[in-house]
Amino acid sequence: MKQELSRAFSDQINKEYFSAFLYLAMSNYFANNGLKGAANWTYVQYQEELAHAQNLVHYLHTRSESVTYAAIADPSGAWSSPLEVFEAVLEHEQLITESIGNLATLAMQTGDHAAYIFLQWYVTEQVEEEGNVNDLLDKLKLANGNTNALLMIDSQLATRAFTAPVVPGVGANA
Ligand code: OFO
Repeated sequence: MKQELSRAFSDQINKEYFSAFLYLAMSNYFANNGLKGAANWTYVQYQEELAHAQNLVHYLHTRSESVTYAAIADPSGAWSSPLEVFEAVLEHEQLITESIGNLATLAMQTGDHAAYIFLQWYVTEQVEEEGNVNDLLDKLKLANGNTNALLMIDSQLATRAFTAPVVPGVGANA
């Protein structure tokens, strides 16, 4: 793998770990504000982000590349409502979508077909990530601050369970 691409993979890994940390901070916010379902949903998303990072790490190892880890920034936000949290989620995921897109473009430009194919899973995953958050935002906007509606949404969010993502090109020991 070209050094430039390997470095960009490492940057993406650090971004995925930041994503994990951000969702953990959001889960903490919801747990402290009586919304256990939303706390669960964001905690499951934290687990997903860890898997996103770890699958990228494993891929680099498979390619005999090493990862350069960076310090993770403080993820705390000054959120004052569930709507604000999920608006921040959408904004963040849009940045990640752009970042994954840039990484895939770089893989293509450096002629790394294998890395380009591997990254397609992440490209598709980002469509799902943004779609899920957009659905949630629509519901929260419909609820318009109504407590009963908010609690109903919260009970739906309580049902989300973590399933380890299966990323083609990454072995079972990832
Ligand atoms: Fe890893 O997809 Fe969200 O950030």
